[in-house]
Amino acid sequence: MPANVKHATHLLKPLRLLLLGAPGSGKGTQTSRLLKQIPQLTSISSGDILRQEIKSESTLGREAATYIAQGKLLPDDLITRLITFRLSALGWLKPSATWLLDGFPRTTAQASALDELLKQHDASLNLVVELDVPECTILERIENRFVHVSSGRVYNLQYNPPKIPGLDDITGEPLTKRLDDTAEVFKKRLEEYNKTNEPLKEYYKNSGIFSTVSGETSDIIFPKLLDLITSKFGQ
Ligand code: G5P
Ligand code: MG
Repeated sequence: MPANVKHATHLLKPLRLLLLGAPGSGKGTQTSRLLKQIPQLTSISSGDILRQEIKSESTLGREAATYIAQGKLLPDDLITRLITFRLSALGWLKPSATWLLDGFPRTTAQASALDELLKQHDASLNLVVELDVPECTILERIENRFVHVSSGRVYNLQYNPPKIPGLDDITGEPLTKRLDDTAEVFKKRLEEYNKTNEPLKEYYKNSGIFSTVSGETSDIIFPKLLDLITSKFGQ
């Protein structure tokens, strides 16, 4: 267990969690904290999977890059096929599975396709949490972001800098900038998010599993998020 995690949290019931939030709101940051805190948890991030495909220069990666570079969402059927294939390959389509999704679903079409599949396996989502962070704090965060594509680890030059500048803490490999982390593309990503987020929130509010956690920083949000999870699923 990492030194900064004092007591691991053990869940008593399977948790299938979706994190929603604007670009840069801290979905990846909260995911890695939850993974450290909750040993039973595993996760996938649609954005991380796409960036790995781009890095490996696959056909899908080349197609994804054209959307990502413009701050546009991939077509629903393409991303849904990709992620549901992963869920199945990982053996996550079963009632006992505990996992977290970061970045998928992002539209109501993706959400209802995922629901259909999960229902068939008695493994429906049982918690959706929106990270509510003031928009004005976000741009600076992503302009200072560096990533380690293979692992999905994220750094920020002020908030959580790598131990050695430019290198991943664990592997020592070089960090890179995301191709969509420019002020111009970020504006488009935020527009896309604001278009799709309200209907998606409504969709999950209607299913009774939706909560919001608000805060200006990830340090403020994390304990609230963990309390919410433990109050519903935990020790
Ligand atoms: P992604 O990869 O899903 P976004 O845009 O949803 O991308 P992003 O940018 O990855 O979300 P995040 O994960 O919410 O943001 O945020 P993060 O990485 O944890 O934190 C951002 C930065 O802030 C980091 O540098 C972190 O260290 C720092 N930070 C965190 N907390 C704090 C804090 O409290 N203070 C400070 N100062 N810094 C902090 O999707 C990318 C693209 O892939 C496609 C789309 O094209 C999308 O645009 N895509 C999909 N398309 C269709 N459907 C889907 N389902 C898709 N999924 C991905
Ligand atoms: Mg992310």
